[in-house]
Amino acid sequence: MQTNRIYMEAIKSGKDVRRYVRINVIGENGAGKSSLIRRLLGQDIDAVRRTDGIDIINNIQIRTSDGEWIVNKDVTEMKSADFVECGLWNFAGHKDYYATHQNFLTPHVIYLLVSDISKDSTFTYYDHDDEGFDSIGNHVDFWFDSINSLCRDSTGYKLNPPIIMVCTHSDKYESSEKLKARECEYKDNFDRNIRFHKKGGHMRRDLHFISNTKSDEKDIQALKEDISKLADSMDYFAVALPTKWIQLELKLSNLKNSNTNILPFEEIRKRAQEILPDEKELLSFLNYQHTIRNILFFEDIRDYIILNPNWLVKCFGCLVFNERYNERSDKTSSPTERYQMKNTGELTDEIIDLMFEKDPDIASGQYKTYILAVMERFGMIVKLQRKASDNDGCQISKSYFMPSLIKKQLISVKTIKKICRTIACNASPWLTLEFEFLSLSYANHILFDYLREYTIWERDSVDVATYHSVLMDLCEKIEELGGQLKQNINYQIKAKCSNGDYSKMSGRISLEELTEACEVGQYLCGEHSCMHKTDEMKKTWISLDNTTNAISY
Ligand SMILES: Nc1nc2c(ncn2[C@@H]2O[C@H](COP(=O)(O)OP(=O)(O)OP(=O)(O)O)[C@@H](O)[C@H]2O)c(=O)[nH]1
Ligand SMILES: [Mg+2]
Ligand SMILES: [Zn+2]
Repeated sequence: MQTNRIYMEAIKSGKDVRRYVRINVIGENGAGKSSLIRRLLGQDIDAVRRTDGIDIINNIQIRTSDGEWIVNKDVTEMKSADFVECGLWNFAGHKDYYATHQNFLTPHVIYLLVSDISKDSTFTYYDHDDEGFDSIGNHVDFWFDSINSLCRDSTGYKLNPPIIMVCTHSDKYESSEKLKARECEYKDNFDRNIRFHKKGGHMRRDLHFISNTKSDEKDIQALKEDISKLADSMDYFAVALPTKWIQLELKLSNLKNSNTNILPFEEIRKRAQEILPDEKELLSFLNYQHTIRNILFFEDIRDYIILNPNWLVKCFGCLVFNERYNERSDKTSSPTERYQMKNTGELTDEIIDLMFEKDPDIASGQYKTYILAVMERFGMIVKLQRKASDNDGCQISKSYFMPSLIKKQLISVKTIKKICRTIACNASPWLTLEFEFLSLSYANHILFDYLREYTIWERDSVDVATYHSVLMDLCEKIEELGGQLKQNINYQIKAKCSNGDYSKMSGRISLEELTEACEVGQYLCGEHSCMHKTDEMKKTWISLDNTTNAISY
């Protein structure tokens, strides 16, 4: 815990153990996450609708004596050591939310990864963009990578956070033989591509194969038992906290239950007066609550406190271009603005107002500036300071951009060369960073930081020091982001000859590989299958010996 000193002081005046099990349900859209949750809670699945954002369901308890799930009982009645509170976070599977979800994936959680067994499950190389997400195998792989980036200790073969895999839609197979055959094929695929790899260490228990529409209660019960056993083996995520903090957390959760989504900081301070009168301690408490995403609170933009994280995701949902909001914005905005938003992810101030206005739950007028500041902090939207037109030097655009809406555009090497020829410049070798796994939110942050900070430079020549400083800036940025997002990152710095195609893997080379491959001042280029001068490569990006970078949190 970062607030160590204050926490240690606070704990002296009394501590308690808080046990709480959070289950994050993740997976592709339409996989059956919401249906599965309803089955787990004993509800029918007729009324299931596509999830927007994150649905948070509390009011579930696990009885420690036998692992039984108790749903919808009066919480106050059952406050005893025999029951552990449990929260189910249902993450929308729609791709537009992926970069946002990353902000809400925390390490002390059980992950329930749901996939539709009837869909293609081949695992192929993917690069986390649209084209790569065709098969369910890639989705599963993506989620394993995302969760693996939260892993705090990767020694040993059992890794945390734990994942339970649930395959739905087993009713799609006409006979039990066909289903068995499919289950074997799926398992085999899964074992080869995930389970027997390092990230497979997150997987617990066996794969569950169920049908949300046809399975009997036995299958659902078996899944509940598995979750309870896993929670028990994790000691129900017990954590020792100052008693006062637990009391205040309860007070906040009562407020949440009465549908209070956001409150001014001053209001919280007043309400906390009796329990935590010291402001520093209150801030430590709020920061801790933010770390576990019980609430959202930024000390430097502390006008408000968001008690229900889903409320922010809902605000974000208003801006996401999905069918519901598409229809809404079509009615309310001008064709130019719509075109701009659809094609560039640009959100003008007017569009933001119009979209927020339409959702009565948000009452955005009052909170608009704050909501935008928080969204910016989470990388959901970004502000690009840029000139409105070439002739108007001082006017800065007020627009925001939504990284999740920006269409990926691979500029071909041919186009770049054409531009280079027009302005008659020399091209350096390409710099490439190869990430073991690069989450979307990360990529967006890096991209926008670059767009914000760099303009096109004109230089007669570029010295090694300049290459270093650009590269070091980038590495520092990555490190800073890792700290903010609490994700582990592994990447390799490589370069590629200036005539190569940066998007192709072949021909990318690290300093170590270059040194090994060098023969009388030349090396064999993997893309062009011919020799290039080693120095041309060495005197640029990869002259520093810092090829492999691993940052762990
Ligand atoms: N046949 C069959 N249909 C299912 C099963 N599970 C879910 N469905 C149907 O699939 C559709 C999508 O189910 P949801 O539970 O909403 O899926 P989801 O994963 O929550 O989807 P998002 O909220 O968009 O991420 C619904 O029409 C369900 O009735 C299943 O096991 N078998
Ligand atoms: Mg859903
Ligand atoms: Zn080459």
